[in-house]
Formats: sequence, C-alpha cells, structure tokens
Amino acid sequence: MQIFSGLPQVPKELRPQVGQRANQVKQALEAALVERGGAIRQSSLEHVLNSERLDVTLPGRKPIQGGIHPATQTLRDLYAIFAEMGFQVYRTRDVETDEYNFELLNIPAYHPARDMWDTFYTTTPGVILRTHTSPGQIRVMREYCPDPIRVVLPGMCYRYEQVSARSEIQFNQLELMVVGRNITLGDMKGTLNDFARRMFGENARTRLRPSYFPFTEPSAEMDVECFICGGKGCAICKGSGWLEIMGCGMVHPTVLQNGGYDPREFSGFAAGLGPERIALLRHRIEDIRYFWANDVRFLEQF
Ligand code: FA5
Repeated sequence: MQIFSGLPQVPKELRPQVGQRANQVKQALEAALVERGGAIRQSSLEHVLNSERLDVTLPGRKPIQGGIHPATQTLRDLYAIFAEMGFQVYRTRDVETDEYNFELLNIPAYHPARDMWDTFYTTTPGVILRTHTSPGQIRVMREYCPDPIRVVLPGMCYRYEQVSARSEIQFNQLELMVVGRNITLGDMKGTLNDFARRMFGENARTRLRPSYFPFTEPSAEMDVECFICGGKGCAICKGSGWLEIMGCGMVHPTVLQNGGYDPREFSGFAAGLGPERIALLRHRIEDIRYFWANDVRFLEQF
C-alpha cells in the first residue's frame, strides 16, 4: 500500500510498470492468505472431527422418569371413589380468613375449641393459613345455595404443630359435604361405610365413636378395623384393633344458616379425612415426615 501511495513520486515513464508490478504482488499476497486460511480451517475441522467423533453405536442414556407423589396418588384414588358415588371436586383457597376458618364454622374468637387448631397467622390481621378444609363448606354453600350439594374439598392445610411421625405442619385433607332435604345420620353412615369398603376392601368393618366438632352436631370419629392385623391388635393400631380415619357429623344448623340454607328445611353431613395418614397405613410407611422431605429414594418407591 505504501508503494501505491508513493506512485506520484515515481518518474512518469516508470509509473505503469511499477503500478502493474505492485498490483501483481498484492494479488499474489491476497491469494496466498486465502489459501493458507482455508488450509488452517480445514485442518482444525479435521482435528475436531477426529477427536470428537460421535459413536452412534453407544447405548443411549435412559431419561429419568418422574412419578406421581404418594399423597397425590391417594388423593386421586379418593376422588375416583367419591366420583363413583356422585361427588364433585370443589377447590378452595389455602389462604383463608379467620371469619371463614373459624367464625362462620361456629367457632367464635376466644372459644376454647380454637385450641384444637394451632394456627399460622399472617402479618395481615384476620388472614391465616387454613387449618382444615372445612372453611370450604361455607364457600361451596354460598356458591350453590339453595341447590343440593354433594362435593369433596381437597387441599393443603397448615398447623403450627409439634412435628412427629404422625403429624406434620402441612398436610392434605379431603372434606366431604352433602346438603339437601331429608339428609340423615343414616345417609352419612351409609356413605362413609360404602367409602370404607371401596377404599379398604369388601370386608372392611367400621365404627362411629361420639366426638366433638363445633361445626357438626352430633359429631363422630370414624374408625376402620385395622386391616394390618385384622382387628387382633398390633403396633400400627396400638393394640386397639381399630384405626381412626376421619372426623364427621351432621352439619350444625348455625353453619347451614351461615351458608345461606334454612336449617328447618335443609340438613346435611360433612366429614374430613387425612390422605397422608391413609397413605401411611396403605403403604406401611412409618413416618409422615418422608412425604415432604423431597428424598427421591423415598419418592421413587411409589
Ligand atoms: C378437622 O380438621 C375437621 N375439620 C374434620 C371434620 C370435617 C369434622 C367435617 C367434621 C366435619 P381433625 O383436626 O381431626 O379434624 O383433622 C382431620 C384429619 O386431618 C385427621 O384425622 C388427620 O387425618 C388429618 N390431620 C390432622 N392434623 C394432622 C397433621 N398435623 N398431620 C397430618 N395429618 C393431620
């Protein structure tokens, strides 16, 4: 390029010759550069092809397949059983108000029954994490009143509990609610017995024990005969021969009224059970803490 820019100083008669020669040199250099560059690229490509050769005969890597969580599996089995009996799934919120979780369920502030549910309060006054799925009773009644209701309400509940082999601070519940005309305790017993047979086998025996919940009257706990020892008594049933599976009862008139139903015309029953506790029994898992510990060695067994 210096020769090109110095051309004006070259005597006029030599300029064409010098210019021509300079052009020849320039073209020769450019051609050499292109050739060498191509050779370098070719040799590096050959190097890569040789060193990173793909061996298509190697066996492939098996993709890791996820599975359904055992708590979700149990919930789905429960939905299927109740669907056969005409129940629909109705979902409600995890974050609730004190009003729905307690007040409208006939548990006023300072009522001693509040001690049954150790509650997580948020920094927003009156807003809590639901301690049970029962507040969904009020929501479903207010949505469907005055139609008859037959639903299951699933979901996560939260309690400020001492964590142990049987109790977690978060766990699922499945709530049952039936409201209509002439619904009796006999309907409740028949439905729950039928459920127990579908869940635990044709010969499953059950019993109702009187209990107390502020939102049902009368209230009961339902036990199923221990299917591990057949009622003889073992470590799982703590020697009693029975396993507690749910709380239940006839919907309290005040709760019906809070849902918009006239208790002189309508009646109903409700129940609440714990899918993880049922999964513990079905799979003989000795500790509820495995469910949310996220240890794949536990989860991949289901
Ligand atoms: C209740 O929560 C009532 N709402 C149930 C009910 C509904 C009664 C409708 C009447 C009518 P309880 O606190 O017993 O009741 O809980 C119900 C079920 O939730 C228990 O039987 C158990 O299976 C499960 N459960 C309760 N606490 C825990 C916990 N900390 N960890 C795992 N499961 C739990």
